[in-house]
Amino acid sequence: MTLSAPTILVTGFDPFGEESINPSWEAVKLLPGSIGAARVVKAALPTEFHASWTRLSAAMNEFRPTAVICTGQADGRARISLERVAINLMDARIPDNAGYQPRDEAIDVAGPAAYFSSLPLRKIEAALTSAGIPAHISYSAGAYVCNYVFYRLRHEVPGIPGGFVHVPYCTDQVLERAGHPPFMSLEMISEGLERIIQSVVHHLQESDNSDKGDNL
Ligand code: PCA
Repeated sequence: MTLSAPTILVTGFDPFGEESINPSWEAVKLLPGSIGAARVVKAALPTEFHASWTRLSAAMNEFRPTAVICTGQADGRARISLERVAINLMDARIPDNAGYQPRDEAIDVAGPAAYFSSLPLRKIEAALTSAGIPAHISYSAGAYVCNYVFYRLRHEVPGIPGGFVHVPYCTDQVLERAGHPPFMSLEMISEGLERIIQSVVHHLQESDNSDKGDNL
């Protein structure tokens, strides 16, 4: 396979709960259509357990991406969270945007308990940190729609490098909110996503050259 022009699919979610915007999709929208040699394609996913995967698989069929980076909002996080693990669990604190609220249910009763991200998380963490963008590797993507889409992605298309990134609230979301929740500007979140894409493309090119299977 030639990786001279990889296609990277980047997704964000629509607003859910009491929010009127979702910083993940707002930041994805700011991304350029190409980064270096890579074509960047985008999809907005509904914050709904079933429909999120239907939309993501439709986007994969349409774009045939080389790698997939899904993003979502995580309140309370002060850094860009590079999710390491997706668990086989749906346990929703609030209903999704279709009114569905699974509790203590498996995503796939026959599936394994968990999957790891296949994105080069250590390299991404280093790239973001050295660019002055706060980032960390996280060991919980929760048990809501983000974790669901991450699990389905790793379960259904294990051969495609894929993973999940949670982003903090953006500035507009905290202006009139009580308390002092952590936030990040949309510009910084989007720059972070751009650097994540660069790291993934670099990694794809390196693994293409060396043909190594070690992704982390
Ligand atoms: N965050 C939610 C779902 C959609 C989003 O942006 C989550 O963390 O599961």
